[in-house]
Amino acid sequence: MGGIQQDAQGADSPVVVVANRLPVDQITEPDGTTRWQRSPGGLVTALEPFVAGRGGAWVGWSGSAGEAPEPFESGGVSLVPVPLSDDEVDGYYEGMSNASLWPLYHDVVEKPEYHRRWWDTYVKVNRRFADRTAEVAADGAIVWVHDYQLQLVPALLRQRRPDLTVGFFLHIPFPPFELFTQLPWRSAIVEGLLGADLVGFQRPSAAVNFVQLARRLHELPARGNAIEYEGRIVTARAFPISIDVRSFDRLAGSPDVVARAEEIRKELGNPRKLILGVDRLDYTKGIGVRLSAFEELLADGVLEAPDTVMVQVATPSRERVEHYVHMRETIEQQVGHINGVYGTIGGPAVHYFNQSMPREELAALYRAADVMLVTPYRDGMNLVAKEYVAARGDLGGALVLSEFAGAAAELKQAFLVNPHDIAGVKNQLVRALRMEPAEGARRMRAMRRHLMRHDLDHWASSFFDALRAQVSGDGAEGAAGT
Ligand code: ADQ
Repeated sequence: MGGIQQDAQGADSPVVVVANRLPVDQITEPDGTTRWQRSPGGLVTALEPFVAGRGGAWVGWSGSAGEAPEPFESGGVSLVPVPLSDDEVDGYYEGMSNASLWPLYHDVVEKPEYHRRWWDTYVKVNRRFADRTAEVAADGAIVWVHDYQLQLVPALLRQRRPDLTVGFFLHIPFPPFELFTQLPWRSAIVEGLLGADLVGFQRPSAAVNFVQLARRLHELPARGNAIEYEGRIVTARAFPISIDVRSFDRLAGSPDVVARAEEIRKELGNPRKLILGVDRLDYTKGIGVRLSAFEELLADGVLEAPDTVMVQVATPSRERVEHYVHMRETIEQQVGHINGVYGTIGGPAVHYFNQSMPREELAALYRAADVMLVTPYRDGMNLVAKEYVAARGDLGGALVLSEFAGAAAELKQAFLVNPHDIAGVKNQLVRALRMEPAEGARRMRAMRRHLMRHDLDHWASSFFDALRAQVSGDGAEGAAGT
């Protein structure tokens, strides 16, 4: 504890990560005491080499409303909590972030709601993040701000600390001009992002959308991916995120996980074919589409249960946001319906889990599945698709992947589908189920080769390298055509 106390006076962190959440969760022990545990997420692993051990800091919310804990140290990183009241969680997080920006940035799959009260809270909370960051960043420090909850932070930081180098990365898609301009506060968001030196996106098309907005909405001069703004160059570029491929590969190939994969198939009644879906329970993920495709194939007599079964794991998510409550009910009804019609005693056609699962269990499921169905309507990247490929060191299995997931730009040997076209999803699912093993191995090998070179470390280092190059003056030219 306490590594940060001196920061509060000395402002001495040379690298600062700013994200909505701190990379830790508070655990309550049976005796009522609490402790912090590192979150399982990959982001912290990727960024650790850049922030840990060198006085680096991570500014974020602890995940509970109320007073913030004192700054503390974890894994060599100084964690700097930002407090949020109940009202702020409601307006900034559940409201503006998850009921306005999230659906707007995902092609308005659900209708975004816009409320001035939510926006005011978003501004207030973004200011607080910027204030806290300005306090802990060393002179000339590099600051990396993450995601849609904090889009105003880059400009707010620049006002407070013009000496800083600021990078921003958006984990979700960035919509085209025609959609983005719905937002009543569109100019403020664009100006917020333009406070950064480098704005990173998952796909090149998102970077193009951003440059276009700067050009058309703010009439800023831009050449390629470089925007001129207030005497500076702001570069917009794609940095497709990845996973720790080698560690996932090792985990999935370990004797315990391989044995567990066999056991899972046995527990499911030894189906000839196993189809898998793994998602955060979110309306963007297209869980209903794949259930419908499976149901129609059962109805058509192309597939039969329990010869072929589906497992759908859906982690509970954002349960206080209305869209999510409704979609959970719809999915559960759909599963109930399929099992009512096509299930047998002790043999459901769809095994549905509304649970979070340990990584070992997920890896075993990936390893056990003949076909992985990833069918989002829109997704920044989709790490599940990459985890599946990383898990298949045996070169088995097949990936059916939405062309609207960022991952589709890289995993080209997947069976690509348009999730709005149910006939197309059915066709590709059947092709994937019937594919010859040699053909499957060829596809899997090619995707694995790509992933091994483009892992999480590659993502983080290329972003930091580009950010440093940008401010040292080497960046703008090189990035312009990317
Ligand atoms: P998410 O929308 O959360 O992320 P995704 O990229 O699919 O989505 O990552 C989900 C993660 O949660 C995966 O690592 C997966 O293993 C894990 N997970 C899913 N279901 C689980 C379960 N039941 N139990 C345990 N773990 C589970 C946002 C964007 C994405 C982008 C990421 C990273 O929406 O497009 O890929 O950020 O930038």
